[in-house]
Amino acid sequence: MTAVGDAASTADRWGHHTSHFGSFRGRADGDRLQVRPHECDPEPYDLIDNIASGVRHEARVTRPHVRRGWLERGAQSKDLRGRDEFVAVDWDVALDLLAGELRRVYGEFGAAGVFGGSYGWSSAGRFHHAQTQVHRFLNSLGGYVRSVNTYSSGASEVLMPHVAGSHDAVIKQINSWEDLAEHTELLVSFGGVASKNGAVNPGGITSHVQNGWLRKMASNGCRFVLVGPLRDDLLDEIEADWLTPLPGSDLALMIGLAGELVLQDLVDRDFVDRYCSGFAEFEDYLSGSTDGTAKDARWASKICRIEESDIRSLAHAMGTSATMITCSYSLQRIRHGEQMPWMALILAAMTGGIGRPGRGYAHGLGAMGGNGKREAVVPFPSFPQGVNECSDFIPVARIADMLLAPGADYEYNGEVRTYPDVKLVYWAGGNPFHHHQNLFRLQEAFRKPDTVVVHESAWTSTARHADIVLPATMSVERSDIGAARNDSHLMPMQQLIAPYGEARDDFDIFADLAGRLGTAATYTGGRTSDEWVRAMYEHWLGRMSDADMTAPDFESFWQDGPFEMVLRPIRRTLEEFVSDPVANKLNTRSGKIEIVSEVIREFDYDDCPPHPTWTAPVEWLGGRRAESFPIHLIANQPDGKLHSQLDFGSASTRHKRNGREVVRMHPADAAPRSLADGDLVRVWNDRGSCFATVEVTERVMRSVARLPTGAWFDPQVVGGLGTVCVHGNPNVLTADTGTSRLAQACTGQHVLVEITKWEDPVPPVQVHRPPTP
Ligand SMILES: Nc1nc2c(c(=O)[nH]1)N[C@H]1C(S)=C(S)[C@@H](COP(=O)(O)OP(=O)(O)OC[C@H]3O[C@@H](n4cnc5c(=O)[nH]c(N)nc54)[C@H](O)[C@@H]3O)O[C@H]1N2
Ligand SMILES: Nc1nc2c(c(=O)[nH]1)N[C@H]1C(S)=C(S)[C@@H](COP(=O)(O)OP(=O)(O)OC[C@H]3O[C@@H](n4cnc5c(=O)[nH]c(N)nc54)[C@H](O)[C@@H]3O)O[C@H]1N2
Ligand SMILES: [Mo]
Repeated sequence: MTAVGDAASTADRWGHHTSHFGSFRGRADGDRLQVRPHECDPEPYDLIDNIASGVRHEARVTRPHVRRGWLERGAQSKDLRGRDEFVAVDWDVALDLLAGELRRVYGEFGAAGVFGGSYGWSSAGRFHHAQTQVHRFLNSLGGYVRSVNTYSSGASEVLMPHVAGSHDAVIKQINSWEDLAEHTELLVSFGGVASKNGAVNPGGITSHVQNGWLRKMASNGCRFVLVGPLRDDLLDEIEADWLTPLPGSDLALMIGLAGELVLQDLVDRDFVDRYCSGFAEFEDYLSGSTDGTAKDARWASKICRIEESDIRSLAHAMGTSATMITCSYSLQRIRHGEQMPWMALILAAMTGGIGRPGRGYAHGLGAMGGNGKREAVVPFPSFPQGVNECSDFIPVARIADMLLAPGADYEYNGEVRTYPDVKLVYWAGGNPFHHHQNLFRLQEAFRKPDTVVVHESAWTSTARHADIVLPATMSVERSDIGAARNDSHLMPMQQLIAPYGEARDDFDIFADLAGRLGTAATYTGGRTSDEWVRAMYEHWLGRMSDADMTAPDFESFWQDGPFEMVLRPIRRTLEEFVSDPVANKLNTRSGKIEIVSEVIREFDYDDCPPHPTWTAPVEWLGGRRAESFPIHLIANQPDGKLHSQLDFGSASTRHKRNGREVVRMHPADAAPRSLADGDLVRVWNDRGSCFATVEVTERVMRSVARLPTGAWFDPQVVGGLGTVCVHGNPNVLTADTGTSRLAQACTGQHVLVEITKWEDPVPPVQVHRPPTP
């Protein structure tokens, strides 16, 4: 395959490429990469600028590195992990050392001694997907302890199969934008449909259409209700009623709305009888006949602090117009997070909208730019991972618990499980020191295993907590194919620039390791990476032809650029079930939507009752903890980047001020703290502190602050405080607690804090500079 950047003859050709945050064209001018939005994208985002400005940044990893203590004393030095220095070594030295350690660990402990969950977004590209590569490699050696579910919607992923038959049914197979634009009269959006989140889609997003569809809905007369703490969660130009319940109290608001639907006689009783199980019991909870408290607007108002009359009129509107209810993933990244998406589903069922034009339930509409888009009839294949011979797993967000307490029991989805005793942690394509909660606790956890291996393109905090760091290429430094199940195009990802320093593709690194360990044939399947990319395309061509569709041969595709996929017709959430609930019964115990789950009742969890039930979370303004920490911090997705990726890039740094992440708060909260826009502040609670620059704005509700995720964790000692993150990573503040014993999912979106002005000197952010000179 030609590398666009390589040949002089193609120097002024703009190659095609894509990323999780947009398609683009790029070309190299010497060692400089230029990118411009792809002509297929009607509304590109500036996140692609991070690639051009990041690809030659000093934060990149140039050479293989080994932590000095590990090199000299092996596992005995593990306490130094994260604070030791690194020694640059040759590839052969690094790979020999690593192959020896893998041989030792597999020999002594087997696959159960290796954690290869390697959660993370990696890069777009169906072949060079780091997580798939590491799984295939570890499978060639006998397998690994894996992780299940995601940080994104881990609570829903476990809950929804019990109550809606599958998770995909309410999160992937949701109403298409075309349907919403034509039929929806009222969009009630818990957590918003944020434009910033529509920037990204796993696997690639050729065209950004979310904002366009929202505008179309508005111009067709749809009314919008934004329920959430930040006005930015819905496009500014869309007029909306903005309701601001206390964060974490949406469940009470939803239950109050359900109570009002009953009181106002607006429940679609035919729908709940025919398609749902357990409504009678739930209605008793709403009326208060089970616990003596009626769940109506007045009750909800006291908890969530929304006017009673607003709750009543919203219930009325939901019961009398074509209403689509959305619930962002963020609502379930809190203690008892299973309850909100479940209750939103029940509300949609009570209005009788599910499966009907423009109505029903779309969990996470707007959370990713691909949600609501139609899917390809013939999706592009993934690179096969092989078979994992090890059956052990953890729910993904229990990583620190696992490392800190091997052998301990925990509960998960009806099972009592035991944490494995992991000796080696292997990460490629993820950044746990960005994504996990309570990072100081994670540091302790990362000092437990004998060895930590990380493949990274940049010196992330995770790389800094490893023993062996192997430099990986960025996607623009190799050739691949971009495809997502719901993307409009198949995109050639042409190599645009030579690899940085000694960086290598994950595939080539693993192929060399597999060679040393005797599994090269299994791992490579006898192909080079270019041969694999072509083979995957040709496999897809075969499937296309089976479906009587044509597509160009590989050469033409590579030459001509994006291929427009044939898409499925529009769909509606659970429409097959609604059209025939007997033939297409759901895969739940009752075969119906479960308002009450008997399976969950049998689990007998005090933190996950058999139907949505208001229980106050710990991290919220209505409880005791708020007396010490009176600000509710929303730690949501960042605007200028995808998670922590390319945090040093120009689009990301545009959103920082004075080099630190920005925490936004309301003037009424800033004034009593004597805080002015641009001040340096300490954001803190009993788990830790970080520094940030404050921005004062009325676009955040009172008593709430917003500090997005993604600033690389930069722990430094600051006089009087001990070790703090000087950069503004909110995960030094968040609790490392599961949602409940059901899903054990991430609760990182919500945390109570105090924010105070800081006038003493604070060290500058160091983490974007390499740890070794
Ligand atoms: N407090 C709080 N925490 C959260 C959340 C929250 O709402 N609040 N949200 C959570 C959510 S939803 C998610 S999905 C997670 C995301 O967490 P992650 O997915 O871990 O975040 P990324 O920054 O995307 O990490 C991907 C890493 O892969 C590296 N990488 C990219 N391409 C390649 C490659 O080709 N090879 C190799 N070897 N490496 C590569 C990048 O440099 C980057 O460091 O964060 C979670 N954390
Ligand atoms: N630009 C950009 N886009 C992204 C990502 C990124 O890193 N960058 N990450 C992607 C990923 S991996 C995922 S999983 C999705 C996540 O999708 P979401 O989870 O939906 O995204 P968030 O930005 O974390 O949260 C959305 C909004 O929910 C609101 N919210 C938080 N708590 C509450 C609450 O208790 N009640 C109400 N009513 N509202 C609340 C917040 O104001 C927040 O801005 O985003 C994706 N999109
Ligand atoms: Mo996510």
